Amino acid sequence: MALPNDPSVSINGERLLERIAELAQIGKIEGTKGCSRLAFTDADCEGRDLVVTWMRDLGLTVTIDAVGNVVASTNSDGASGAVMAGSHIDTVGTGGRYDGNLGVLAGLEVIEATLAAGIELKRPLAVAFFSNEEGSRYPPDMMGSLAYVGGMSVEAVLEVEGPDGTVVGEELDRIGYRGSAPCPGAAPHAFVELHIEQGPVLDKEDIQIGVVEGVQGISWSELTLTGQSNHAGTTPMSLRRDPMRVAAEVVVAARSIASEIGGSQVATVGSLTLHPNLVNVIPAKATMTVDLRNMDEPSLQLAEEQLQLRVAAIAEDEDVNVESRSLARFEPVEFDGRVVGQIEQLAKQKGLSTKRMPSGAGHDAQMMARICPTGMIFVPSLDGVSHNPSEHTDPQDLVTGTQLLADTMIALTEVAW
Ligand code: HGY
Ligand code: MN
Ligand code: MN
Repeated sequence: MALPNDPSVSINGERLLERIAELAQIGKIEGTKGCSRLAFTDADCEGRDLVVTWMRDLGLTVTIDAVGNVVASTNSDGASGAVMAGSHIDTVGTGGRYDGNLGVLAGLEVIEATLAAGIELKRPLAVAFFSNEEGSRYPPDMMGSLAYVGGMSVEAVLEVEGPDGTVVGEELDRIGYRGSAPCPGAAPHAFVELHIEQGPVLDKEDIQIGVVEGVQGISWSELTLTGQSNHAGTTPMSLRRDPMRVAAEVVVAARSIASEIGGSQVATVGSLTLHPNLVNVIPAKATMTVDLRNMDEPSLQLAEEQLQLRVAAIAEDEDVNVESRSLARFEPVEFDGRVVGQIEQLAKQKGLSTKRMPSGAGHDAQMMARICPTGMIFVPSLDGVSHNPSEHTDPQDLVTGTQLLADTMIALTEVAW
C-alpha cells in the first residue's frame, strides 16, 4: 500500500528499554529477571499505577473501564477512530519481563516519539493494557479484552471467583481499578500488538520479525475427580476409589491425544491439587486443568471429545466421580490480511528478515480482531522460553520490533478501510 505522504518517526530505544526494566522491578522475582504480577494483586496495581502515570505525563486522555481495562489516547474520544497498540501488564506467577509488557510500553513509546516529533497524523493514536490477559488467577484468559469487545458481560467478569476464593469485582474495587468508562469499549480504526513469540521458531531460524497470521484455538477445562479418602496402609488396592490414579492416567491420555492428532495439537495439565494432600491418605479429591490448543477447529473439537471419552472410561474403572467445567474456549482467529500485509511490507522495506506464522499463545489481539482490522508483530524469544522468569529477548530485537510497530501504526493512520 503506497502512502500519499510518508510521515515517519524514530522511536527512542533507550527510553523503551529503561521503562521495561523499571516496570520489571514491580513484582520482581528475586535472583531472576522475571516478575510476578498476577491480575488484580497489589503488584498488578503498582504496575498499573506506574504505566498510567507515564500515560498521564504524556498528556494523554486516560480512561479506565468497568473491568479495569486502561486506554490512553492522543484525543479525547479515546479509542474510537484511533490506531491502537496494546497488550497486557499482568503476568503469570513465574513470568518474564517481556510477555505483554513489551506491547504496552512499545505502544507508549510510539506515541511519545510521535508527539515529540510534532507529526500531524490523520488519526489519533492510542495504547491500551487489558485486564487479566493471563487468566491464571481468574479464568478465562484474555478476560479484559474479551469484555472490551463484548464477548463477556461486565457482570459475568465481576463475579468470577478464583481458586484462592477471591472475586474479581471485589479485587478490582480493592485496587481502585473498577472504572466508569463504558465496557464494551469503542472500536479503534485498527489494532496492532507487538509481542515476544514465546516459542522457538524465530530464534532457531534466526529471523527478526514474525508476521502473525492468526492465533490457535484454546480449550481450558477443569476436572474435579471425587473418590473416597482412605487409609494408605490398610486399604487393599482392589477396594480403592483413588482420584489420583485417574488424574495420573488423564495426564498420560492428554499427551497421547496430542501425539495421535498431531499437527499443531498441544495438551497441558498445568495445575493439579489433591485433597487432603497427605502422605498416608488416599486422596478424596483431585482437581486438575487441561489446556488443549490447535490451529484447526475440527481437530480441537476432536481432542476435546477424545479427552472426555478417556476421562469417563478411566473414572468408571476406578469408580470415581467426574465433574468437568469449561474455563475458556476460543476458536482459532485469522488476522486481517490488509494489516498482516502492511506489517510484512514495512518490515521488508526495512530489510528485516520475516516469517509468516501462527501464534501458539493467546493474545488480546485475538479479541480485538472481532471489532477492527488487527495484526500482530512477533520478535524472537531466546530458546523459545516464556512463562518463565528467564524469558529473554535481545534488546536490539525489542527496539527493531518497536520501530516496526511505529511504522505500521503511522501507515495505518493513512489507510481507509
Ligand atoms: O494462555 C495464553 O496463551 C496466554 O499467555 N494468556
Ligand atoms: Mn502475553
Ligand atoms: Mn502470557
